[in-house]
Amino acid sequence: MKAGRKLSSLWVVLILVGTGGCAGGGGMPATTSAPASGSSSGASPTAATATGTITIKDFAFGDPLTVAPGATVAITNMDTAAHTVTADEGTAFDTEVKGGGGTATFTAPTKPGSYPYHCTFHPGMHGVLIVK
Ligand SMILES: [Cu+2]
Repeated sequence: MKAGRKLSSLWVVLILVGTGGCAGGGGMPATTSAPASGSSSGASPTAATATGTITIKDFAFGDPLTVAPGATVAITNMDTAAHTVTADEGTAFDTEVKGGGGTATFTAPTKPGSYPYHCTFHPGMHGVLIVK
């Protein structure tokens, strides 16, 4: 009898602890904030990435892309027409990418800076590649 009472009170404690733990940890959104294992050897504290993607859609390059010097930049062309990613000045890059989901890559300049570019087929298309 006495042992049974002790046991039941122990259960109460366990349940309280259990629910407390649930309340604290429950309702936790799936925030899988996996640490981006950016173990890039670059010592720069900026969040410039070693790779980047320019997605061309509706004859537009989208927002400026920031990458690390010498990064590999991928281009995906969602339009049916072919486009190019051509540096406005100099010969930093000039890459053609076929339409219909075509892809291409080029190497970003190693010199930090802002590199405006355009499409040689459609002079109205402009974008900016930022290297830092
Ligand atoms: Cu174009």
